[in-house]
Amino acid sequence: MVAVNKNYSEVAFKLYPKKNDKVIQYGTAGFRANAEDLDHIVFRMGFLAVLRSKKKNSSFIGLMITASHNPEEDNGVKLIDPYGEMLDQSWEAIATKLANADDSSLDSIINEIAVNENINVELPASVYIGEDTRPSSKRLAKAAYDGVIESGGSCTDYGIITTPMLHYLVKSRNTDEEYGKCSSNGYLEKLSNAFKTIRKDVYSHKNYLSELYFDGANGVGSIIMKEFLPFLGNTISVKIYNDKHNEVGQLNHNCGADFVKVQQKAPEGIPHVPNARCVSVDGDADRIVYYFTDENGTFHLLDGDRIATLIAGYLMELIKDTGLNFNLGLVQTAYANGSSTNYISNSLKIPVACVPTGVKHLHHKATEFDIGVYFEANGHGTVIFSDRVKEIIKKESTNTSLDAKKLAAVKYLRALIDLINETVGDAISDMLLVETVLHAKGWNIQDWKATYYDLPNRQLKVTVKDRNVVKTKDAERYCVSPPGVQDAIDKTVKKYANGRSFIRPSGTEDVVRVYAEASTQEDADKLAAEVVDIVRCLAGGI
Ligand code: G16
Repeated sequence: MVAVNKNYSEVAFKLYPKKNDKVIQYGTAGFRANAEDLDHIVFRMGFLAVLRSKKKNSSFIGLMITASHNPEEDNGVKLIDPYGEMLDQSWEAIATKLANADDSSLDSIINEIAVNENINVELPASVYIGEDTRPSSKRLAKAAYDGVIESGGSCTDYGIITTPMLHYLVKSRNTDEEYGKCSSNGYLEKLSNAFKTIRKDVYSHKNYLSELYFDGANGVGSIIMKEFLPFLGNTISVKIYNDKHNEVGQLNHNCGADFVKVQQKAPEGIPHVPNARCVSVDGDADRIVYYFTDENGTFHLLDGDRIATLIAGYLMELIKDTGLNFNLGLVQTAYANGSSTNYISNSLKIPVACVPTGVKHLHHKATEFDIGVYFEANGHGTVIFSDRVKEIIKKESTNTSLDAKKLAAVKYLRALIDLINETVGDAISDMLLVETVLHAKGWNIQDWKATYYDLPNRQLKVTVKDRNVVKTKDAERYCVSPPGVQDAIDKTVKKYANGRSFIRPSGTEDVVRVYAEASTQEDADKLAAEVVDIVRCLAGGI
């Protein structure tokens, strides 16, 4: 370890002085706040990314400017570790300390990080930056860039890309392109080549029609989807809507995955074609939900739980066809619909685990399986394969002594692995995966919907004085504080058939979230409203 020899305090004070004393926490997906409050924080994250790169022996680190599903006036920043994973949790507290420090303490804090983490500050450092389409993103990306350069790192700004693309770029760069070519085109080529290998020239199959309506949330998803179309050729027809990424006030506004999931209705800006298969992605295209509106005008949502069950069920069949012995598991959060959990356990007979909200928790748990499928109900998820699985699949795909059926299944599985962005939930990769499974099964969206029936549910949010007074345990299913809240929820839940409800502090917005499900929509709505009242009374609602 060599002592840090830079004047961080002076340069921060000069270029991006701390504007306010609002305390901010590295939460579910990094720092999120109103964009006006973020310049100095993003600049400091440039410092932190450089330290992280040095800590990881000069590996490339990602820094993404996005507030994803949040309203357009918000923004955020998160760091990506060398293999495309979220920043290691042990560094979240470090990030929080650095973000909240006074300018004058930055030198001593950075020195302390270097000493405590045993960082060789003489090593070179490299950072990749990406940003979403928010009006504030360019400015904040510049602040991050300045932070990297001022602390002696080298930096590449990839401009407007999806969050999963940045995860991909970081991983591919740090694996010497073994994971795929380290460029935006490399990403598109990798996914499209895998998709075309699987689909061949077959356009439609049984009930499956290769036509899709795409809601781009007026964000980067619509830009990348347009760039992606030529790579996909004739394999699939995607009609793109909500592509007004240049118009102020449009991002996530009455559209996008979060709107569709939470409001349980179709987005604006997309035609209502009865029974057409539609997808909505969020502001940085790391989440996806499917939906359709039937001939009676009834809206049907196929969210992350549905995607997870579809993929896990299909992978299970495929593994059986390969004759190989892999353990497959599925990871959910408390938001997973009770019916989906029953279906996974009782019909698919796949082990299922429940963890707290946040992709980092799901991803971590999924690594305990040979093949881990993880999805949040909001549409954020992916599949990860252990190194052992990948090695076996690679070896077996050239094993000419396998019978034709087994060999075909192994080769198919190998192409599927290439289609999946294992680093993080990726709306575009997930969409191609779902399309692959539906196509293979010859299903239309109604066939998919018919696999099980969701319990009606409702999600609400409550503004409180301090969301951190709400503490939970048991993967957020039990509220331990403030006192009395869980008892009150339990009593209320008992009044409703198949009732279930929980509350938790959001990690991305200044609110407490309320989830409720019950046998009927009316009951789910009533239960959610009663739990909102409990939060207001006992947890400092304003
Ligand atoms: C982020 C996280 C997700 C989380 C979501 C909502 O998603 O990556 O894991 O489910 O926030 O979190 P919360 O309920 O704590 O506000 P995104 O798509 O906004 O990056």
